[in-house]
Amino acid sequence: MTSLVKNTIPVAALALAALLIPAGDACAAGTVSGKATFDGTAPTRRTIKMSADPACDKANPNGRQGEAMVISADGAVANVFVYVKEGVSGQHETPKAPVMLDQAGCMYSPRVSGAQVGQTIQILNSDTTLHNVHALPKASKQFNNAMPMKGMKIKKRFTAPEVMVRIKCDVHPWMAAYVGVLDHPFHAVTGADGSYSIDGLPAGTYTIEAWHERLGAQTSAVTVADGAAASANFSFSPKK
Ligand SMILES: [Cu+2]
Repeated sequence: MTSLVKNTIPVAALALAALLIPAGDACAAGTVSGKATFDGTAPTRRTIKMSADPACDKANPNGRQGEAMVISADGAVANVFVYVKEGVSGQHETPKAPVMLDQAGCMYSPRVSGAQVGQTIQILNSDTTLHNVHALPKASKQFNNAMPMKGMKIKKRFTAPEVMVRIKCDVHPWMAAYVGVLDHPFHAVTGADGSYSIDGLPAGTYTIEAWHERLGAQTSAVTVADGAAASANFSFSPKK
């Protein structure tokens, strides 16, 4: 008896909601997802020796694997920036949450990220050594800040779209990060399994670009129906 009463209420609420929201009135958000793969033999990741800086060396006594080519044995490519290059219309509110960029173990984390124009980029130094964060955009103002203390934070913004903005450390030549700056929120970065998902897209036809720092960029045309899921996969070839 009790369970019957419990079950009745949500069903009634759903029925009421269905009456209040006529089907087809609202534009449901669509999704584009897929995978980035490599059609050659996965290269061995380079080991970065950090003995030039005792603090970095201590954090990575056996060196650290480089992140420029993170490709699994079965060909999944990580750190690919995937975004809508063409087809987005309208104004998109700048997210209030900052994009986080950490300097930890003398590496940037994450290596690849996306930000919206005007969105705060919060840069943190988690290391007990000096980092000098040097952003090299062409469309926005460059910045170049020494961050000598552990726990130090600075906030920056990019003022114009640009794929990609390179960030380097003037102290540690192996440190590199890339930020894709867009005037909309439709972007993602592939994970270790090569997959990505861009959510919240209105129905439409889009050009999706996948960018990798060594393997280049490629595009795919995708049509997303109202509230539907579409897919775009990208296959990268070894650079000749
Ligand atoms: Cu550094």
